[in-house]
Amino acid sequence: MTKLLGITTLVAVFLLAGCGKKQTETSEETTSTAEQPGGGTPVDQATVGELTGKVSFQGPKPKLPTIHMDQDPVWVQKHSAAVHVEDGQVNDNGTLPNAFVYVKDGADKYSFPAPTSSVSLDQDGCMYKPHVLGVVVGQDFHVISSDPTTHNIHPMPKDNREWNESQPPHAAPLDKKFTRPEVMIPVKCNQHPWMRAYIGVTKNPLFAVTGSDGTFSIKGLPPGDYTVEAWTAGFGTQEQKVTVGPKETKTVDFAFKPS
Ligand SMILES: [Cu+2]
Repeated sequence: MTKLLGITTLVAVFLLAGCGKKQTETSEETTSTAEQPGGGTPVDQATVGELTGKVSFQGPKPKLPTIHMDQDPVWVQKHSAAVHVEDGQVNDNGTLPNAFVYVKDGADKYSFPAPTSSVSLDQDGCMYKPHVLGVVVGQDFHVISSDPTTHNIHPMPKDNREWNESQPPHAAPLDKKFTRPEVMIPVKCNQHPWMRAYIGVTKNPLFAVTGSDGTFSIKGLPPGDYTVEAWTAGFGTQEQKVTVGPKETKTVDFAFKPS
């Protein structure tokens, strides 16, 4: 006699026995060798233009698996409704959230000042927030936690240095930098296997991430010919060429299809 298991919605059932176990493997800082962006012509702010657009999806809205983590007390405490996998999400208006749109080529002859602001990745309800973010080479990057549980942050780069560090509740932020451009670096948590984020490390601040309306705006483009790429976790990437004149606002729309 076999008994059918009533598993209706799940990515997988992960046992949480290891939650709280420290898995620090490396803690090498990558600050000293950071390449600063730039090295070219300073941007004349009087001539910069803007790139705007929308990332749409042509197809039925995919039914995404539910992340089902009732065994985790932090999860139960912070989520009263079902939470779906974020990769492959489509907004109600037929656009894509979490598309990383960036100037892939054409801006290298300009130098951009290193951003003085920092970028943070939070862990909240055993989810990474935001799911997709951008940071410039050499810019300060902080990992913080809003959860009363231990997380393990593990970026998996190809071109940057890999690290893998635990962060117990109330621990200080992990302060990091990335030394090389890389789109995208997936991030996982070794404690909570469903947690996933993506970091786009760029040479310049010419990037944006789409939100719940699927639009983006990239300001501060010097006049020039550019290749713009839209990256998505669920539907691949697309490129377009665009020429931006002095003080011009150009629209570049992307349309993705079911993969
Ligand atoms: Cu975690």
